Parts: sequence; structure tokens; C-alpha cells
Amino acid sequence: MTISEINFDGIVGPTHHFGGLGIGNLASHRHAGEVANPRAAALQGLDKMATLARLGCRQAVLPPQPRPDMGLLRACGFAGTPAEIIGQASQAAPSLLSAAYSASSMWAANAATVTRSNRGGDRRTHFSPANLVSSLHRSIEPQWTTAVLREIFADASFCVHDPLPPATPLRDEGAANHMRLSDPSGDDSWDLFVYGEAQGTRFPPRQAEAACQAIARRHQLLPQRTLFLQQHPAAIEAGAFHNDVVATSCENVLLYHQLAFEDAESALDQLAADFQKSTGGPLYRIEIAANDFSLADAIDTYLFNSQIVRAGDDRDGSLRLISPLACQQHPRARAAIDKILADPNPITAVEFVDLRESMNNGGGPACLRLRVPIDDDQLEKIPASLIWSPQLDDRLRAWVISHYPTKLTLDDLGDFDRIEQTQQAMRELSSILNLQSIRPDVSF
Ligand code: SUG
Repeated sequence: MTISEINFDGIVGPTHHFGGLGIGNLASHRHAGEVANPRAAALQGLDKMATLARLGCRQAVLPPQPRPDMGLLRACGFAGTPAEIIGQASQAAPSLLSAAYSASSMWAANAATVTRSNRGGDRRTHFSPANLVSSLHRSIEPQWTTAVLREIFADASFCVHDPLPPATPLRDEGAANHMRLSDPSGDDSWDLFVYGEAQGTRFPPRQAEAACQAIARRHQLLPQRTLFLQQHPAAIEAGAFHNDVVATSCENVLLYHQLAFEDAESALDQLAADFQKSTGGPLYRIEIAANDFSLADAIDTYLFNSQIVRAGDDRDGSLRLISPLACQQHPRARAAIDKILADPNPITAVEFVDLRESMNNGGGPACLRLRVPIDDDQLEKIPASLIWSPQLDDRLRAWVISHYPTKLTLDDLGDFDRIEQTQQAMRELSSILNLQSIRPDVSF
């Protein structure tokens, strides 16, 4: 059986702004309060999807979530008509209003952890929506995410679990802290989870070991095919709030910074030996040395947040990097990429993508997508209205241009008209994508 991945990219929502809300996320802090351009952000995301689709990669979309989240504002004591609530919140609690308006569901790598249970399991594709308890603005995502994933992946060959209970010991940020390795057929696979430990770092780790273990259990992963690695405290300290800022994987390639993991050498050696034995081919471990490329370089450029993909015409086994534009402009990132391309490993080409608006909030190419491993039969079970096509691309671009502002500041969030505009946009999107669960009048 061939299992290949389809990327579901989060469409950037119309209320994208720079709230400075990302915990341990230096880009979000650096750009807090700047003027955002939601229209450019959404178009940059659509451009990336089009680039991948044109390369022959399977591509689909995930909708943004309805905002503002009035339930959050009411729960925090604001009462009255929606206009009164927004008015009071903008005066008394602007950062709460920013959280209620956050477009953070665009970073679909944090929507859920997705695995494919293989031998010994039920062979279904399992989803655990992330509980995102580490930050307020993201903790409002899981209910919508669960409803949307259940609507999209309704077939019995998928299993969408509830999010883990929303408690700090089970804090979970989804696929950003999970990596899958496999033979090129995708069937013989391993799952690597990465968690953080609080070890005097200035930022709290966002992924708990207990959460990783719970997900592996409920997803029926084989213990001998599942690794739990600790994120290096130096990486969290440097601003790697998710593992996907310092490591990534695709098929038989594991690309990581020297300081991505703590004490992982022997576990990775064992993994490489098991991989070779089971698949008959090598696991390519591409470790980038801290002397050549520091953790600060990794955070500045998001090199490890590149997507590694197999393009449709790369059936010979070669893979490509889809890297942020910042890597092209940064001499050490460029040198690291040139070395990856020249060395003996499956990665043979690079494409650079401009995702400046998302990058300024700490989200690169890989953050914007959720990888879903499926077989060909499952592809037929996913609503066709979500699969990328030139027609869908055209409709989404027209929708963005007619509904999205080109400027959005924190002060603008107090403007009540914005609610009606964003709700109208979501109603229209619900009909473009034929999805009920994102209608703004659906509430939890
Ligand atoms: O959770 N930024 C997100 C970025 C998430 C990136 N995802 C991955 N690495 N997979 C976060 O920190 C900033 C929002 C603001 O500041 O307005 C924010 O939430």
C-alpha cells in the first residue's frame, strides 16, 4: 500500500494582526503592534499553496476560524450587545480583544497531531486536535478545529479524537512537535514526538511528554516504532517554541539542528539501524552544526521550517525544500541549503516562498500546513471542495480581495463594523468550501 501525504494549509483569516501574543515566540514579540496586512498575508499563503500544487504535491485548504470569539469575551465578564462588548473590551482589555480576534488558526501545524497507525494498529489515520493550553489566544481554537476536522474527515478510515484535557501537564501543540519517517512508499513508518522540559529556560515549554505519550497510545502506534525525544533546553531558550523551528522530516530524511534535541544520539543511532534493517535503505540524518549555523540563525531564518516535499515529477526519489525567502537572503542559511543540495541525500532542489506576514508572527512554510498521511482510497473520501484546483485558487483570491483589509492595527479591533464584515466573509467562505462548521452562527 502506498501512503502519501496531503498538505492542508490554513487559509489566513481576515483579522490577521500583530498582537505580540506568541509565548516564547521572538518574531511575534518583535513585531507586536505593527500594522498588519491581512490581504497580503492570505495571498502569500495562497501563493505557497499554488507553488506546491503546481509542483504536483497534493494540496488542500483548511478554513480560518470565525472571529472574534465572543464567547471568550463574555466568559471574561463583558456583557451587553456585541457592539457594547467590543467597545468595553477595547478600552479595558485590549490584549484580550486581540486574543479574541486572533487569526492564529492559520498555523495548521498546530491544529492537530496526525498519524497513520500501521502494522499492529487499526490502519486508520488518527487526529488529536491540539489543546493549545499554553496561550489564551490559541486555547480558543480546539473546539472549532475538532468540529472542522470531524466534518472533513468523516469517513470511517479516519478517526478524529477529542483534544487532550486542557491542563498544563498535558499541554499539546500538535504536529509542530511530531515528525514522521517512512520508506518512500510511506507504509513502513516511524513516529517521533518531541517534548520540552522546564529547566530554568526563560520561556515555558509548550509540549508535555505526557501529552506525546497519550497521543501515541490513543493513535495505536507501535511502541517499537515510536520515539519520544526531549527538545534541547537551549533551543527553547533561543526561541524555538516548537520543534518544527529546529527540525523536520520527510520520508527517509531527518533534518535537524545540532542543538534540537537533548541526548538523542543513541536513540537516533538505534532508529537509523532499525530503519535500514526494515526498509533496506538508509535514513538520511542531516545534522546542521551549531558552528556553521547558530540557533539564533535558525530562529531568524526558519530554515528548519522549510517543507520537504516530493514533487509529482520527482518519482526518482528526490525531494525538494520549500524554504522561506529569509533563507535566500541570509548568507549562512543559503550556505547551509547549498550544502544540503550538494551532499549525498535525497534533497536536490529548493524553492523560496515569500510568507512575510506570517513569518513576522513566527509562522513559516511548515507552520501553515497540516500533513495528513493517506492512501488513495482515503483521498476520495475528503470533500473535493477543499482540494486545491486552479478554480478554487481563483475563487479564494477573489474572496480575499473583496473581504480583507490591507491594514489592520490593534486599535482597529475596537471598530464594531469589523464584526459584520468578518462574519459576512465567513458565511461566503462556508459556501465556497461547502463546510457547515465554520459558519459564524455555529457556536460551541
Ligand atoms: O503559536 N504565533 C504562533 C506561531 C505558530 C507557529 N507554528 C509552528 N511553529 N508550527 C504561536 O506562537 C502570534 C500571534 C500574535 O502575536 O498576534 C502567534 O500566535
